[in-house]
Amino acid sequence: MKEIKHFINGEYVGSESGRTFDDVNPANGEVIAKVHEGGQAEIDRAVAAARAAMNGEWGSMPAARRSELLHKVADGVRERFDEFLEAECLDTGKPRGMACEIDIPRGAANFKVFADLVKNVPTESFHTDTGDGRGALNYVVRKPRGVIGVISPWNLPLLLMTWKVGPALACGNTVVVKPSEETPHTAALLGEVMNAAGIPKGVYNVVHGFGPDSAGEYLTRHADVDGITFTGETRTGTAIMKAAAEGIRNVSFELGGKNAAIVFADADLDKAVEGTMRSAFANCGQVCLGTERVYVERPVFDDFVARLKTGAESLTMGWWQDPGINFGPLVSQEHRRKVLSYYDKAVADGATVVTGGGVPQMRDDLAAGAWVQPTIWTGLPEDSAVIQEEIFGPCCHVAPFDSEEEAIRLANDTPYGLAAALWTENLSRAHRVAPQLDVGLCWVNSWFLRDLRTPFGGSKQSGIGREGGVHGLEFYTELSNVCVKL
Ligand code: NAD
Ligand code: 6OD
Repeated sequence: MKEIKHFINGEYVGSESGRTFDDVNPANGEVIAKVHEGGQAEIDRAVAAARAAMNGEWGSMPAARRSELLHKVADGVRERFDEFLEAECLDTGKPRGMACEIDIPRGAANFKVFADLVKNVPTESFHTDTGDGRGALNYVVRKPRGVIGVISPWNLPLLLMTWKVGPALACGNTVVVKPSEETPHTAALLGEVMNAAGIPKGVYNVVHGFGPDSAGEYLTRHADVDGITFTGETRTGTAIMKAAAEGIRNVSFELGGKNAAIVFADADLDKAVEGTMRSAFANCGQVCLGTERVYVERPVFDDFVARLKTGAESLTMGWWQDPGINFGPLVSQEHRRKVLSYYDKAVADGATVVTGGGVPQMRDDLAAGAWVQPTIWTGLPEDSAVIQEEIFGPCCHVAPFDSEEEAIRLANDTPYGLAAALWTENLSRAHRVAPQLDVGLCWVNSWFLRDLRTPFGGSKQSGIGREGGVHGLEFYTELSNVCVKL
């Protein structure tokens, strides 16, 4: 049986307690590894290693040299592409096509983009009139924030973890990562890549474990952690924010969503259906940016629903390496119970089940997996839990609307504010509607497309702060003003 250990100060180490937990492949329920469960002792060691690295070679390394090393990390991920691919697919069950196109390339790109970016950050300066004819020069020094706690989720494990580790290290910080207990593999493998790239010991540390009363909570409570960046559920964000309040530590949060798509009657319906298919069902619906509410202008409502149904029914489920599959399982049986409880609630609230709504019949070797059917509903009242709460499964509700104002009101009627997608061929309408949606990211005639130099994050209960491009500098660095009397 494979064993996954913590990565602390450049070495793989087991837990002092000797405790382990199972890493399960959700496609067939098999235990694929024993994972060491970190406690206070491992968090203390990892934070101490990160602090020592911060005070040592890494803390004083010029940005250009850091950038060179991070390029080597990106190269290392690419060179070991197949190992990362297998690790990610076994942990999550996701189809290899998706991991090949998105997860692993972005795992590498997240280092490259920020390595390039930090070499070109300008310094702000002002000349101040001092009234005596001599003046003063003010200039701003950007410093790393320090030791960063990174807490990441299971849906896009390598992508979302490196999305934080890349900029953190590029800005000169050191990190302690607590990956999701469901998906420990790729964070562990990245330790080997860090060593091979020559990243100094203690810069990148990983402690495995759970959230409350475990490694996650101990990391967020640790007094020597200077900032916490977290991606996950809004409820968890609340708990982490309380922990971070002790010691007044900064947080950066990417949280849940209940994203809407708006399909106007003037949309290219083929594109709108294809895009909505991806946004509702990609990664088995486990994408924070995914669409769970679709509002369609009444004249094209029936046609849209019929075409979306055909699309959902054409998805092919199977083992990650099977040719032609594009739909995997949910991440765990626990998550399946949650998703199926919403499938039941939808029916109880009077939904019409257009397709799906249950558990598919899988072949024998996959029968113990966390499979659910892609599901489409219509006919629910807007106050149904299925429309108000994030499900994080392969499902969406489709409702008709009669005016632009109504569509905007419906899309904004949620405590979340992460993303939205507009489908229209009317450019003026697109520019008019997009800024009226209370979201951090609004697509027009696309979904998931993104330039990594742009700000990423959510409004309302979908997050705090923006990461991406220079916007991440706000969290990953501290500014000091130097004022020199001339
Ligand atoms: P989660 O909040 O359950 O767990 C995320 C991480 O937090 C895990 O590593 C977990 O162990 C840890 N954790 C849990 N409780 C903790 C605590 N009290 N203290 C410290 N750490 C704790 O989320 P998940 O189920 O892994 O991921 C799915 C959720 O993540 C969905 O809500 C989804 O919308 C959200 N998400 C958001 C984004 C975004 O960019 N906005 C991206 C991906 C996922
Ligand atoms: O593309 C990204 O950088 C990003 N953070 C995507 C988030 C997807 C959520 O599941």
